Amino acid sequence: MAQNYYITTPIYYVNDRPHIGHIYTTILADVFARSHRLLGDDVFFLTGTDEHGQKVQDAAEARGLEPIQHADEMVVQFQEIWKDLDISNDEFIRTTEARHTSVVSEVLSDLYDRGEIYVGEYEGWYCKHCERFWTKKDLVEGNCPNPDCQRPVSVISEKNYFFRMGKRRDWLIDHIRKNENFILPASRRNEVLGFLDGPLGDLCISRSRKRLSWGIPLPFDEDYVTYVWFDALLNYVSGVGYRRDDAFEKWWPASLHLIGKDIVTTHCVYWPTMLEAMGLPLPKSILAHGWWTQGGEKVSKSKGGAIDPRPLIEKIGLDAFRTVLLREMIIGADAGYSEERLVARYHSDLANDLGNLHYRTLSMIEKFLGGKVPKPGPGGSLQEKAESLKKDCRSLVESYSFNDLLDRVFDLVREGNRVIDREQPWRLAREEKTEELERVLYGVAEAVRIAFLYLSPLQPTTAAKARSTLGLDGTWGKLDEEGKWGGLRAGSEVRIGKPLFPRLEPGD
Ligand code: ME8
Repeated sequence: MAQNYYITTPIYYVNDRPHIGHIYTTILADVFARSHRLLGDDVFFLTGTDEHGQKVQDAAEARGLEPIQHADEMVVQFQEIWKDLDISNDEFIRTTEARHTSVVSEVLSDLYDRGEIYVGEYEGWYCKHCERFWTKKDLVEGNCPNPDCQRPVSVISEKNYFFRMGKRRDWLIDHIRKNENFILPASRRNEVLGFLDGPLGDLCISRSRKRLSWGIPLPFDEDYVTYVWFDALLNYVSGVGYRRDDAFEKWWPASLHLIGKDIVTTHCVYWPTMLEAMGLPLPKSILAHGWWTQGGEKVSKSKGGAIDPRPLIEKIGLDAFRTVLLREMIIGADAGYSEERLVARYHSDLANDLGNLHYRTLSMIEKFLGGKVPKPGPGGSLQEKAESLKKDCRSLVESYSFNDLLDRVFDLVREGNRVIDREQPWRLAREEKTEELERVLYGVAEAVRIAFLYLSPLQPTTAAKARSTLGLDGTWGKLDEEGKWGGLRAGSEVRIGKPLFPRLEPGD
């Protein structure tokens, strides 16, 4: 049954350009959004940028710009790359926009008025040189952890504002235990439960303006700005019209917050307790994927500069890039980023298996059947695989078993190639066994159509093109109809065109 599906990505810091980690998360979210649209769901897909806080203030200062000038410049890089990567987000939220800052102020005032935020003493380790607080576990041998500083720090105690997070610990544990899909995968759920085994303190949500001015002012104390995470997490509600628009009732609670495993605590502990205090239901699922690594280390902003996927996209095409990137990371696990591996995957899955099946099938229809789709017949093993994919698609998508879904699609593709090798349509043509020839070629052509149907969320442009080569128009309908065996129309003309996934030659 069709449902509302609201999906978010993390909002990315504008202290630097987008890198392969941000690109992966956003493409994955896009593929989920497009898959739900294919299933017939009503989808809202939100992404955006996190523009306040120390990191952004520091990055702006380093460039001699005001933070907002810096953010205005950097945000364009995110907006442009999402366009270039064919990301189908419905909204883009910046945390410096009034529609967000006003919601943050209202939430703060409300929580303060209800005693959920209170004033207290904060004790932290302060580095005078870097002008910032560290926690005890940040320190390196008791000194400032900034590798360029490493100076001694001093314990400072000052007035700050706190959100009553700690008293919600038992309630949160209970919620996580009762809702198996709240934190995914299970390894992250266990990690959060382990974290909650210890005591849970209240959350310091203020930063003194003496040290950090780039933030949303606290509505009840002008000497402070809001802690960047308290501000940023609220994008998930401000971005769908919380306190402003009836649409909020339609979309909240979110179906999925997709995040990387680096930001599990903020999403699985801070955010649920904030929502509970605000009287809002919790998101249905928070799914944390693993890290792209290089040399065993997480690819990060400083190292990310080394990975620019654009040359690879030029070589193999955007849709192929989206596909191999998702094929090479099992959701939840880490994966080493290697262009060689992505290219090898391109050759095996796309050039050899799918591209080859598409090209040889259409060539044979041209050569042996005058370029016309034959009449439908029983599809044997191909039909069986296609029908079981249709039956399982929603549950695979909903359980985020996307890698399994793709395995099964490529299994269908390989089966198509096996059927051709086994049945040898060129022999059937020679022996004038027309009925059998038509049955075989209809079956493999239909398998091509169905493979591209399931790949259309990953390959929006190529799958549309593939559909039109099969004598249909270039627009996919919903899975319910399109997933049925027998969608190709007898008599329609195929248009073979160039191979969809040409092999790369040395030097390409
Ligand atoms: O944390 N591998 O923003 P951010 C995979 N503004 N994914 C990676 C990655 C890697 N090596 N590196 C980064 C923030 N990511 C906050 C979020 S949300 C209310 C605020 C991806 O710019 C991954 O999705 O540091 C990770 O969670 C996100 O980028 C962090 O982006």
